[in-house]
Amino acid sequence: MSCHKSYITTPIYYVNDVAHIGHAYTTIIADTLARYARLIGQETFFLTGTDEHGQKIEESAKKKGKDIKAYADEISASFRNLWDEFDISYDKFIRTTDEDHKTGVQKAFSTMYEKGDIYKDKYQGHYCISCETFFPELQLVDGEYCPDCGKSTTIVEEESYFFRLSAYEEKLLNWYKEYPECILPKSKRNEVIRFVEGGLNDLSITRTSFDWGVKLPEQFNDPKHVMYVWLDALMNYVTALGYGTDEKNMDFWPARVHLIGKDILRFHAIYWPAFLMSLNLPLPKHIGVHGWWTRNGEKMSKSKGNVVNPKEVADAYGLENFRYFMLREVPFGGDGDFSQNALIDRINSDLGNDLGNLLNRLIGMSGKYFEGRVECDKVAQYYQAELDEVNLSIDRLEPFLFELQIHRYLEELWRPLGIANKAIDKYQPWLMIKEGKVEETMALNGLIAMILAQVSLMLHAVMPKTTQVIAKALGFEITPERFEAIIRNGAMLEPFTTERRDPLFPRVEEPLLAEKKVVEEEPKPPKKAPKVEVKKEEGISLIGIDQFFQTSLKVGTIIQAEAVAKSDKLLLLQVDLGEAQPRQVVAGIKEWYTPEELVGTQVCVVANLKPAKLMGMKSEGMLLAAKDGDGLCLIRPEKPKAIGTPIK
Ligand code: ME8
Repeated sequence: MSCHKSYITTPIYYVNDVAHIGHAYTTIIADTLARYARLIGQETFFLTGTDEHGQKIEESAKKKGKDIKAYADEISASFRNLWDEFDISYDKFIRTTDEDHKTGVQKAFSTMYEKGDIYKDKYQGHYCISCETFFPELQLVDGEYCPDCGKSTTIVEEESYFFRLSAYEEKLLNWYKEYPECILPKSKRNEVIRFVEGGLNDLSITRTSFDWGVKLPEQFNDPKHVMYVWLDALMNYVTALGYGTDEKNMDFWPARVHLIGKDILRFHAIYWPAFLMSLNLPLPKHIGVHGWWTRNGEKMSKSKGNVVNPKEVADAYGLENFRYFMLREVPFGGDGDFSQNALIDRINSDLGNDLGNLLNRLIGMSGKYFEGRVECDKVAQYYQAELDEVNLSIDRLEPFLFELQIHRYLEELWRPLGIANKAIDKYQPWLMIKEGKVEETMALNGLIAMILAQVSLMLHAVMPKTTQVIAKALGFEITPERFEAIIRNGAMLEPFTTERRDPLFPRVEEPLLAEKKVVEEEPKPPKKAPKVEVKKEEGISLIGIDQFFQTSLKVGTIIQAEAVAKSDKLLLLQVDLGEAQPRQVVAGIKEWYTPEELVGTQVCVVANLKPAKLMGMKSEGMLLAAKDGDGLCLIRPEKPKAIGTPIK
């Protein structure tokens, strides 16, 4: 995707709680994309902000005995302060309590009404305040609880204005089909298509049961209604550019990418494009959907006391190391579990050993042989093959970033570092210099310097300050002009002199933060072990049919597969079992299958295993396989079967 203007957004965060690593994750991804877009010379607008209306906020403020606006001011400021401390390069911080935002939302409401997309009716339904969403009775868990967050719902009967969402079903399906990359990763798009194909009901877009929201435009003369918080919130993406007021920045629309977590996919991939179509505005180019961060496999929540505070982590381990870790550790779209050990491993190994040591080696060699002098003019003469290999690698990188395969981007970016280290081992500069090959040795140092320069330019968006330090050590400064010259036009570094310096990534020996005690949310009754009658017959334990049926086996289709880096055994799979979301399964089958041959094939999955963690990645199922002396094969249905078919 190449565009000249780049408009990049995060969700606007609710002001009922302070930021945790999930919020930081989305914001850091968006910041990285925005920084990269600026570095390659694109006109960029990066938006973040806070979502401040709705019943949830009203109730949170009341619980704390605070005035709602004062409460929203306080939490909104805490988000903004955190992003400022994190050096997040947003161009605008929007608040839905801003006057121009409210005017824009009212303008949108009138426009949709005039178009005939809004009508007034009565609504009765089960409402989840936490998710600010109505759910049909059929979807409730045990007839009462929200299928998304598990909290109790309340029955609400209200007069309401409705948006004719049902009228947009076909148009939405056409959009998903015509622009296969509109939702990334693509597996998430399939999920949305399935949902929309199941039929869309019109959407209630006003509320009368509370007050804390944007009022309807005056001409409606209907003061008891306020706007549905999701209509209000989604509109932020255009009101921030001046929609409905001063439209001077509207030429940034449509967004290049809306970054969101998977929890709010439906709102962004169904409601938002439908609203935009109704307003005759172009649709966003991409909706980038990332997975969920958990703590020891569990959802983070205040009551459990297991929330990871991003500021604490950044203070302890370094902000940019933390940024690198978050973007590298988890494949975009997959879930990840936060662990200090995994973070330490990334710092010591990727950053310390691979990157930091290479700079140290260059400083050491140039100091020892050339009083610190490094010259790059003869690199091509001696090391053209290595240069070509590096350039090929660098040229392939950019698409990974804008296709939101950020983990792949970083994985590939480490390849040139490997080439540099290999070149040192292969050419053995300590011998070359002894043999009097001065020019070759200088050119080898030049090659290392060039590789470090290219890597620091390509890593700049992820680690802005650290890469400037590396660049400074190499005698240059990272700017869009230098990026253009070195990365795009193959310019070499000017001669420079290195100086000894402290290591960039000091080794971390042990976790720096005390582990928090996890509190069980509600004491659960002790589980009774099921009575198992075990009969031994010819060495086999016999089980009853009931025990067998405790295992849920299902047919699934592998929709995505990739190798887990640094593992000889593991593949990371996304398996569609016909549920709301595909399952992430980490399977030890790399020795016998390639990712390519697996995609699109059917497998048998143990679907009710407790999630486990393998190399920091959540695994939500297990594939059936048979292994003997000749190797392993997967057990598959003999004929294709519908996704999710139970295996009996
Ligand atoms: O949903 N892992 O706001 P919100 C990964 N106001 N990301 C996480 C996360 C986790 N554990 N927890 C939160 C809202 N996030 C609405 C949005 S937009 C028009 C309105 C991130 O404060 C992730 O980006 O609940 C998720 O989508 C967002 O925070 C939800 O933030």
